[in-house]
Amino acid sequence: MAYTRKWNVAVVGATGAVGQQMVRLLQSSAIPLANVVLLSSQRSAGATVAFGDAELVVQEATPDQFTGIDIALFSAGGGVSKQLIPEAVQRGAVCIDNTSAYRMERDVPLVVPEVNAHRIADHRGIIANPNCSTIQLVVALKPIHDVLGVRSVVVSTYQAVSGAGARAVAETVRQTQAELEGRSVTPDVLPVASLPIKHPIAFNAIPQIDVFSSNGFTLEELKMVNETKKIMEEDIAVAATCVRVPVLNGHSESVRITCARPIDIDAVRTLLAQAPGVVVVDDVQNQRYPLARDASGCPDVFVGRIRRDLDDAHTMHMWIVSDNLLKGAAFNAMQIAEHLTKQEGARS
Ligand code: NAP
Ligand code: 3JM
Repeated sequence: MAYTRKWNVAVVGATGAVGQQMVRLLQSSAIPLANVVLLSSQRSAGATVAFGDAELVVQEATPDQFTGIDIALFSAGGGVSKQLIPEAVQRGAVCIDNTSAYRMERDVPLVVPEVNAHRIADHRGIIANPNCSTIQLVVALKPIHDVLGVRSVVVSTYQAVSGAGARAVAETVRQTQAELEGRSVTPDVLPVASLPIKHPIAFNAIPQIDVFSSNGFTLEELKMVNETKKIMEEDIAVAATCVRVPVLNGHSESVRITCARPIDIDAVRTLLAQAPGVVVVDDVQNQRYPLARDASGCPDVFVGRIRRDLDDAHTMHMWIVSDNLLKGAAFNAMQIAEHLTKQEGARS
């Protein structure tokens, strides 16, 4: 499909961990760009960011910045999305939101292009990007579901600190260094920046990401449950335990999958190897399996340790790894933007 026009694009939260990846990907994207506007809070306004041969000045995000914008990519937290997305939509922008603010709203498509790209066309101004841990899970589940009928999923995550933002990465490095030098540390970002109780992340594993709900699950865990159902099928049973580990970048997941039909593991391996966005790394004889450090910097979802359950012929286990800032956030959003511009370009 030939592009027929150029696009004005805004990145909200452009100075953040996700936003910086968005800006980098936008520079090499297939979308023909007219103007790019980088927005942040007042704190970073005035900073300059290299964009191709140009230097762009970061500006404070205000409603008027969206006048003339065609596509706005949001990753500045749920509060900012709630406040500014209605303003941007009113001014004619299509918003691709990386936060949880609108994901579960009925008229907002929740999109992972390998799974449900067809939903992009249903948007009414907002398209939501799922949570990072959901995205890598559904990319691997979809080809299995199409053939074997996934009935239930139990997932435990090993999530990198980059998922909690630039401050969490800095805290992890600082704490690790201090511990190694025998200095005491006072944690101040994790597990949840806005809560008063903190735990050290260096040499630790914290079974809390986001705040707790009254049912004993954290909101991160409930995002995985509800988003997987919305993207795939409501009656798939999902249970999640989300854990923050001192990995700088790249989320890993241990996943138990039960299917309606009995499982042939070699057929599953072939199915996954042929699936869009999936790379199978599964050669245990040679100790080859997906690793967060290898996945970091790559756009794909890596799957390995694929094995049948010892007791149940309908159940299997696998290890799923992806770069949480790329496929888990910025790359998925950019794929949505590319689909959108092709669709809209075809219409004009
Ligand atoms: P981060 O590194 O802390 O960056 C936050 C960004 O938001 C910065 O650019 C910051 O600008 C900007 N910002 C903060 N308050 C603002 C305001 N009032 N108005 C405009 N901009 C504001 O965080 P991050 O890791 O990039 O994550 C950002 C958000 O993306 C998260 O809160 C989350 O909702 C979403 N996210 C989604 C996924 C996913 O799974 N899809 C993964 C990670 C994050 P300053 O430089 O001025 O502070
Ligand atoms: C990932 O400040 C906030 O509201 C952001 C919290 C957050 C989210 C979220 O709920 O939007 C931090 C990191 C996410 C996410 O992707 O769900």
